[in-house]
Amino acid sequence: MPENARRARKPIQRAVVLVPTYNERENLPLIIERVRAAVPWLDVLVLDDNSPDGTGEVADEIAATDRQVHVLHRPGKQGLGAAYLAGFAWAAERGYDAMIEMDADGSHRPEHLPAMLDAATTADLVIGSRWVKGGETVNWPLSRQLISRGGSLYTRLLLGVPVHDCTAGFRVYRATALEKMALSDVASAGYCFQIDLTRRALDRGLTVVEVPISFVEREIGDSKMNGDIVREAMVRVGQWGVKHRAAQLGRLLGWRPGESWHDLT
Ligand SMILES: Nc1nc2c(ncn2[C@@H]2O[C@H](COP(=O)(O)OP(=O)(O)OP(=O)(O)O)[C@@H](O)[C@H]2O)c(=O)[nH]1
Ligand SMILES: [Mg+2]
Repeated sequence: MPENARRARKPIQRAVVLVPTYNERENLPLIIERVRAAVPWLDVLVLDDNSPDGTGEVADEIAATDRQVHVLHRPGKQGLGAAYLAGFAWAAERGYDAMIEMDADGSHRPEHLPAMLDAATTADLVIGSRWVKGGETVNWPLSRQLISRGGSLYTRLLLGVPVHDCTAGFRVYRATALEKMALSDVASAGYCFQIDLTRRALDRGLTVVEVPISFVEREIGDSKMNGDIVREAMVRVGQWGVKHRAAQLGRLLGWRPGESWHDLT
């Protein structure tokens, strides 16, 4: 990332933390309390996919006592990507300057938010990263670490993206960045959603910065990670990679002269 890309942006005055939930009734009150304590001016929007365990009702109870907490009830489990797209649209309609992605399960420590918001003063997208210097995982099984590191390596190799934690789900997006990313055709559901948005940001010449975080394995509730999510990511990244490398080769051979997208950042 050329340093000149990190120029000062408009200050972020209104931001909302988007928290997707599916069966997180015990985690949700704890995480909202920590967000509110860490950065009191941030609003929170819970994106609940009609969780069978009643997370949506728990969210409503919190929203009834805290005007900065909002809830979007969705009809059923449609994946993380769909929930975030609905959250981005909700926040854009209400004029927020920045949208923050954060899991409900405690893996993303709200205490990192001040550093991430600070980085966003000179960036379009800030990624809370496990795999840069200073980043770490706590109590995360080796198998999960290998999937995560392997997924990022696979993505870097195929797409040539200069990001170390491509599947990271703790992020600050400037609203202006999301506007440029043509999100209407995003179809990715699982981790792949994060990779998809990373490549779109880079493709539009946006400034993407990684901030080290400590990622903590969830202590309560069950993971929604499964083989389908990993397969979706492998197949889609494979397809994008073939297109990306073919376009590069085309340019090299003079078929489509022009800059490669990742030279634009
Ligand atoms: N609204 C909505 N939220 C979801 C869905 N799937 C997962 N989530 C939420 O997204 C966040 C991340 O999901 P996790 O189950 O923790 O998955 P993960 O963090 O990728 O995997 P682990 O590391 O095993 O926890 C949590 O807050 C989930 O409740 C979904 O289909 N809809
Ligand atoms: Mg998790």
